[in-house]
Amino acid sequence: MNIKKSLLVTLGLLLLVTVCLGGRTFKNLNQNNNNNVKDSSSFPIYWYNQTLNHFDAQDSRTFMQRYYTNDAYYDYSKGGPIILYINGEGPVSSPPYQQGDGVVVYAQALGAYIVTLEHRYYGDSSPFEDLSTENLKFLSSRQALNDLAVFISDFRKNLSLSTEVVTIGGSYSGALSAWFRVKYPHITVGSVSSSGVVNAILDFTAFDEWVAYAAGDECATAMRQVTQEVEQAYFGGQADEIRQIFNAETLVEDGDFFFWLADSNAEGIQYGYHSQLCDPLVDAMNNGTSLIKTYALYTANVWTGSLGTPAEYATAWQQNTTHDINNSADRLWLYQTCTEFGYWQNAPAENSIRSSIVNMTYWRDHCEQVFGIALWPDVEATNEYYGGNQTAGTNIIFVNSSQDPWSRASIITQQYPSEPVAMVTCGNCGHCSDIRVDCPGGCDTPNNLAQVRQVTLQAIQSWLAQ
Ligand SMILES: *[C@@H]1O[C@H](CO)[C@@H](O)[C@H](O)[C@H]1NC(C)=O
Ligand SMILES: *[C@@H]1O[C@H](CO)[C@@H](O)[C@H](O)[C@H]1NC(C)=O
Ligand SMILES: *[C@@H]1O[C@H](CO)[C@@H](O)[C@H](O)[C@H]1NC(C)=O
Ligand SMILES: *[C@@H]1O[C@H](CO)[C@@H](O)[C@H](O)[C@H]1NC(C)=O
Ligand SMILES: *[C@@H]1O[C@H](CO)[C@@H](O)[C@H](O)[C@H]1NC(C)=O
Ligand SMILES: *[C@@H]1O[C@H](CO)[C@@H](O)[C@H](O)[C@H]1NC(C)=O
Ligand SMILES: *[C@@H]1O[C@H](CO)[C@@H](O)[C@H](O)[C@H]1NC(C)=O
Ligand SMILES: CC(=O)N[C@H]1CO[C@H](CO)[C@@H](O)[C@@H]1O
Repeated sequence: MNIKKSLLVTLGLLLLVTVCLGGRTFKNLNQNNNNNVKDSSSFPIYWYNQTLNHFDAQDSRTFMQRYYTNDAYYDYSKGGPIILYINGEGPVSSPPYQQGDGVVVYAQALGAYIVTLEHRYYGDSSPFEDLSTENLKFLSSRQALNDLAVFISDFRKNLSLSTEVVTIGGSYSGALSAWFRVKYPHITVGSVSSSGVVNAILDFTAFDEWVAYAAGDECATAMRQVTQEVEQAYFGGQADEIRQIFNAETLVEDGDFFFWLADSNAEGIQYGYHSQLCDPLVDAMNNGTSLIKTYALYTANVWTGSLGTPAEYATAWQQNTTHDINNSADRLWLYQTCTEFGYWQNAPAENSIRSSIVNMTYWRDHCEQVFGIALWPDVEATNEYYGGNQTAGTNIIFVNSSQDPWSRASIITQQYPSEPVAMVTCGNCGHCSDIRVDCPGGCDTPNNLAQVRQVTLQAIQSWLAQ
């Protein structure tokens, strides 16, 4: 039975489409697009009665998991493949549907039926209203993959003309997409892993290094200078003033504040706002304008406008155990990183853009403070289980983007014969650019996005023909 849980939810949630992870949590990347063919609220919500714990036969509890479908490109008289669009660490309020969204581009070319399941715990798919640490123990990538397996098998039976399933996901869900192919190869014919962070890296200093590389020398120098000036003022007795300048009064812990400061510029690069971030900073550095003020304009207008709020970085915010459709993702994703993945975006020893406060000590304390117990991820176990950067399956295409620092946790050189790689190379080409609607700053030349999508489409077509 597809149970409509609540109409209020349909009305309440806005157009959050292709979701793709950020520095610490998901971002709703396509929400500002104007080419909507259909309003996201017009997609009905469906509910799937899901098993809470796939790994304990004595536990029969269930919860309701939200999903959406989009059959606009599917021909019921002919049938066609199913695209299972996998969601990651954030709420979902529609299937992919916008013109130009990579998933839609593929669905149109393939005549595919799109179905998308919200990840357990996120958005309105939480098994518990109380997100206390004890209740989070069923939040794991392994449970999530098993959710997908039972869901899509059931869903496929209902669509009698269709048999073949292709998974697509981006970022954490890009990793899930690859791992789903590895762990459940009998259910799909292949997988697109966009910016798939398959390698769980504990001390992820390469992230900051790639931010510097992708930013370019001048911009990286300007960002380092911002950090230094902020550190000087902050530790020179002006911490309150500095927090005020950045509307970050809630970040009372030094580590939270400096991680936010770092992530706000990293995300500018990561999500393709290179020009909006770098152009004014480099100008200001060259013409003697205050770098702190220039940076504060960027965080207020560009970053806060599209990517987040400083408040979400606060330990106190993440300690909040009340389930909230829109506001729990930070706590939940932190739990996943503290238990499975790490990806701690630490300051490198040399030439760091971020403050050296953002280090392993910060994350160790942060995991413990937020969850009340000393959680720490065994990333070696995670990589042994899935394969890390040797993730070995057939018919998986790993697509990355040239400016994306998360590409350092993905697979960018081909490892196995039937695991091709592709790289979207362009200016402002950030995380998951292949499955987004557009580069927010406009994809700059050289721009091979269309070509990479063609390569991806051909890969999918070859799997379907096998
Ligand atoms: C498939 O159809 C059955 C019977 O109508 C329904 O109970 C089930 O929820 C459907 N599964 C999915 C994934 O839609
Ligand atoms: C969630 O966020 C959306 C979009 O910002 C908003 O319209 C909705 O009211 C929020 N829902 C809840 C339950 O907070
Ligand atoms: C979900 O399935 C369980 C076990 O089959 C059943 O007891 C429960 O009533 C179902 N929940 C809903 C809301 O249908
Ligand atoms: C210096 O650069 C900043 C940032 O782009 C700009 O706002 C400002 O107008 C420039 N000042 C001068 C004197 O060129
Ligand atoms: C915790 O989150 C809930 C739901 O968003 C909110 O109503 C409540 O005010 C928050 N508690 C604190 C202490 O911030
Ligand atoms: C992290 O930075 C803090 C503050 O500077 C310092 O006390 C701590 O020793 C550092 N930890 C590591 C692992 O470098
Ligand atoms: C794979 O990851 C390991 C550990 O993170 C790293 O040492 C190694 O260089 C990586 N290999 C490739 C091919 O990226
Ligand atoms: C296919 C492709 O473009 N591969 C590139 C991936 O990125 C590395 C650098 O990080 C390049 O050396 C490869 O050519």
